[in-house]
Amino acid sequence: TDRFDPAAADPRWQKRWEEAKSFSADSASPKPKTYVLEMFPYPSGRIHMGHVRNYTMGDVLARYRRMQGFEVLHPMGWDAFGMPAENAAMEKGVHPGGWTRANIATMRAQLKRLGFALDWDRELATCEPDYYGHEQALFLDLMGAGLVTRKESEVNWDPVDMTVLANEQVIDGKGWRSGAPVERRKLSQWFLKITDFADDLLEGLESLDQWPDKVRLMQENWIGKSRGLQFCFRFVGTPPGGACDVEVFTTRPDTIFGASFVALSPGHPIAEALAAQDPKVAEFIAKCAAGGTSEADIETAEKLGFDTGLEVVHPFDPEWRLPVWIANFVLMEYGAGALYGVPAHDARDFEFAVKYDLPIRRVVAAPTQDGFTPVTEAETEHGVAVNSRFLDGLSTAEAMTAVIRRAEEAGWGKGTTQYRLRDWGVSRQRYWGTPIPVIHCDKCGPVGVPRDQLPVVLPEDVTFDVPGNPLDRHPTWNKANCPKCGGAARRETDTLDTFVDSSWYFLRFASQPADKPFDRREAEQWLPVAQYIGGVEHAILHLLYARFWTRALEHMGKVGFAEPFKGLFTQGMVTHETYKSQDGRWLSPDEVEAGEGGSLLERATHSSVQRGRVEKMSKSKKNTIDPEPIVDRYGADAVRWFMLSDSPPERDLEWSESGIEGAARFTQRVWRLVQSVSGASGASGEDEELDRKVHRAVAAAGAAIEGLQFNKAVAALYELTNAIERAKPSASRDGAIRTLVLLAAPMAPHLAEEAWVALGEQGMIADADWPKHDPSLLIDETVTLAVQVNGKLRDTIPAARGLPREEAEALALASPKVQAQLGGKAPRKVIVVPDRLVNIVA
Ligand code: ANZ
Ligand code: ZN
Repeated sequence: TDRFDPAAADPRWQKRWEEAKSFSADSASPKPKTYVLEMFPYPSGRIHMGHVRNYTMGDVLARYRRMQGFEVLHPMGWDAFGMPAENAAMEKGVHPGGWTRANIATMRAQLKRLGFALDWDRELATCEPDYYGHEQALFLDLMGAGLVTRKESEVNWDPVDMTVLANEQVIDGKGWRSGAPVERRKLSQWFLKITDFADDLLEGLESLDQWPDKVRLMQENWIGKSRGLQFCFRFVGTPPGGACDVEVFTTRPDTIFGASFVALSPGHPIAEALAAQDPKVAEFIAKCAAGGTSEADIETAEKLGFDTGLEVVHPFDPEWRLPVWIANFVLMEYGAGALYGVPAHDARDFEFAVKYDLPIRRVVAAPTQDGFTPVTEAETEHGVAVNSRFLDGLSTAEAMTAVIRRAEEAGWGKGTTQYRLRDWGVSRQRYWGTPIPVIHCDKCGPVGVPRDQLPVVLPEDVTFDVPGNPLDRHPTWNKANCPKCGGAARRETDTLDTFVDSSWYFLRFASQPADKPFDRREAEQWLPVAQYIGGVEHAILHLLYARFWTRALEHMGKVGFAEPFKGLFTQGMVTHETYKSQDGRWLSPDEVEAGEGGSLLERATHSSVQRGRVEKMSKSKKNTIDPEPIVDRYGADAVRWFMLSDSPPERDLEWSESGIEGAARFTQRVWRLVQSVSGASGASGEDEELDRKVHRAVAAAGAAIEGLQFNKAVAALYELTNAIERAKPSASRDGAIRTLVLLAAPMAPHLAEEAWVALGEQGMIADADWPKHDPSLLIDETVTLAVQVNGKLRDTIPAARGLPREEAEALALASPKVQAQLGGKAPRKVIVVPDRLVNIVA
């Protein structure tokens, strides 16, 4: 046929690969093994372009590694628990399980149409008991290792719906359904002790040299190690509760002479003791509880303070007194739950001091400033101490050391390290998640579910007609007997954060025994993951939790490595223009048509349309392109090719009609070349120039895929295609076409299989080897040697690049022009600069 027909070819080859189990990974294979993994999708409904881009990149690498002779593990599964399924249940009355499984079926079929080289036998969904049951076993392991704790922690409480809300359900401080202002409430919850590994997780980052620096930096900041001083202020008199002093943590001890107040967290024991005596304090603390619990909510909340009337003494001056406030921006869980405020050099303290009219005193000066320069905004940069008595003139670093030394000598404080990282709260008051395998007994406290009773399976018969967690109101499921004393007890109704599900799925992909989460020996055949690919939105939490989980397993002797992902690549987003109607509605690309003179019109109303910015495809801006109709129209290979071709993979890729059309045209160009094979019976070597280009394309495409620079691999193929199109029929040209097909195989696999047959090759190209290149043929160019006699240019001679010195010298001396200059005499000296110059001293 004269055209490549993806509609026929795609399903045919997908079926052949499936029947032949071409991409099943054999743990017992003697070949070297490699593990290529893309972040598994949340089954939201349909595959989107971001998935297509992500999985195409992983697929190219996986197929390339196979061609190189690796046994490749390239699996796919579903991150299937989470809120959207419950929202769908509440809004549409469908069961979260039914909704999720239907989405998985749809998306699986969509992925299969793209021809990814996946081992579908290893498919898993985290919402099935044969996955989450093993997760419950791992949770019990962590409990046994002392890595699980239970403590009070704040949740978002919707006072109208009377339910706990996830952070995503708090919108501008209000409940997403009720619209009521959200309150913070304390609840006993489960935590994983990730802080035990804070330093390890930080140090481990240094070994991750195949991770983007930016991601390592984000993790570092999240762990947030800060060194500082922990010390006590003495109270003037004895405050209620009998505390004699208040402990604070500071990272800027050099600013101690700029302190103008001490602030306690509303949850601080001294604040609580005051509240017990004074209703005004209690009222203030209640007011501080308004608003969501997320960091952003706390950060942006208006600063609130309450002057307790108490005073403390400055550590360096017994006459100097500082007022003690309660302030909403002081977190109970960080440092000592109290701080001293330095308005001149801290933004929050500045805002607070302005609002409550507290002194603002400069104690750090930049080179252009002195102690008298007025402070108009918080200056957080380091500088030189001023207005600071014995510290004056010291640099910030010197002053910090000096204060810490004095505090330690005098015994009122000590240098310490704090981490921003908090323990990982894994309790969710939701239905659609892994049940936490614990039973609460009034006598024995919380007790782990015995292992022979795992999995603790979610009940199917639940209702979503009222807000809250259906597990709480289930008539029977939450009743259990205490595994210790046998008495009547309650089943834990919290489920695990879905980040737990994604913290170990890569191990389950590698090894899937029925009776345990994974088999260590088999898992270690594959792990650590050689190349992990996903969105940068997971740069912090998912990766940090997976790293923690792997370390915890190592700590418990269950795996022999600490880092799960050796290589990490974060791909850019797929973007598209946005469109807005005259009355400000977002319009989808389908709703827009071309008007006159490059203008745009709304299809339905024919009124003009405003072109908006190019943005990440998102439902809210309606600028998404559904991949499925595109695959229908252009075929899988054109879509894959376009995903790889236009931008470097770490950058954003703008979807365009012309781009996908160009990709489709390229598949036809390759196909035409395949049809044009002459069957010439000459030897290769007939067209040396083309042979060289082939070898260079092999080297370039391989290096590019290896370095995940897919757009460069695509460029190398374009170049080779152009060269072949220009070449005359010859055996060299036939060989070049065969190689082109092999090089295209990882990127356009259906086309490549079809072409392989057309070329008369045996077997599938999926099982073929990546072509070898001859390094000597990579060096093609001839260089021009400048030949000088006594420093004067006398001749230029073409020569092969890399010519050895002696040969260059011989070549130069053979030149008639040089001979004429030398007049028959031997040269005194010859200087050769390889590939550039031969200078002859006569
Ligand atoms: C005095 C000071 C002066 C501070 C100054 C900063 C700048 P990082 O760097 O993130 O570790 N702080 C201490 N405990 C706190 C708490 N429980 N809640 C909120 N803030 C708290 O932050 C450490 C700084 O955050 C500490 O250093 C303290 O303010 C504040 F020019 O002390 B600083
Ligand atoms: Zn009991």
